Amino acid sequence: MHLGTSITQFIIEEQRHIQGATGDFTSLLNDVVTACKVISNAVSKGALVGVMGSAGSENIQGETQKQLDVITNEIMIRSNEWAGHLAAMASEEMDDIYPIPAKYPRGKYLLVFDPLDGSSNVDVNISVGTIFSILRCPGEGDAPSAQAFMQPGTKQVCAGYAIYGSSTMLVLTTGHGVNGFTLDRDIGEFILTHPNMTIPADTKEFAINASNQRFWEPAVQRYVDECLAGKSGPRAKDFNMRWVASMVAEVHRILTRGGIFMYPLDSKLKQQGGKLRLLYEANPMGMIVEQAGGVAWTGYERILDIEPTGLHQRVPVILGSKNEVETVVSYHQETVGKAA
Ligand code: P6P
Repeated sequence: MHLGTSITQFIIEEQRHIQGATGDFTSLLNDVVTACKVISNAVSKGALVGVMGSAGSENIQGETQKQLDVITNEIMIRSNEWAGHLAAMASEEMDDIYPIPAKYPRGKYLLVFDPLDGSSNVDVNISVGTIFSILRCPGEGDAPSAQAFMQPGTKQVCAGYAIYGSSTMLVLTTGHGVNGFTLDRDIGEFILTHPNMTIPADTKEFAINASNQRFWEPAVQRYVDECLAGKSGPRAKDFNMRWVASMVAEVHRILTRGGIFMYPLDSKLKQQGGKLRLLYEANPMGMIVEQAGGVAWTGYERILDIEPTGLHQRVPVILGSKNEVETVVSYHQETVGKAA
């Protein structure tokens, strides 16, 4: 029986292309993969094990934490702190960085993650996911600080997400394209099912939270109006709209069949800089999208070029099919210098 390529085999074979690889990265990635399997198991049991609903606490973003936010954060920490590959971790669910405890050896990588993206959907059984990004730790051996994480997205050595949907999948890039793996629960292993995922340059599907329409900047207003005008409008084609309120699900759809996802800056978000977080949402998803032939901008600049200023910094996000994102960006650039 043909077992297919497991993610373990895939990662080890990838490692062979990396000059001087010590196996550190491969082992780290396998620990992250294990954490995603444990999270998939916790999420899939849902109400059966009483983990739904609020944890009765708030994270630094001022968002009410779901019990599963806290549980999945714990799973990521416990699965990755002991092996000696990391200097520190950072998470949407933790105010500050998590330096590796002194009882464990300290390694040369940093792991930053959103342990359960879209968790507001978990009680209503809509797909959620784990987003992760791996950076090299500068100043190896020094006690890491939040400053060590302040690296642009172009410095990521790996980006990936797990999506806990009708099937559990893990999508990964180490800078050589994007590959998707499906969890075979019978053997407890992710199997390569979507090699070399690429995003079509054109699309007829856009994703935006239309309830924010009255706050949008003119460029976004113009773009969406043109999509809604359909065949008889300037785009001369009809569009479809999606909004799942789970970035992982939106990005996975775009990787699978194309599309554009927008959480743009708007007058309601101007103060905080945007809705989505740079380090553990925009950057990893931006790397994955670019590696799949797509584009990821804020509307004004390439997301991966942004020099971070804080662990929980927020940015606008417009990503997906190249030609469509470039259209939205061109509309933003036409408004630069004009009064809003
Ligand atoms: P809204 C989930 O909380 C998230 O961070 C992304 O996964 C998702 O795209 C967005 O926020 C949804 O935001 O305002 O539609 O609830």
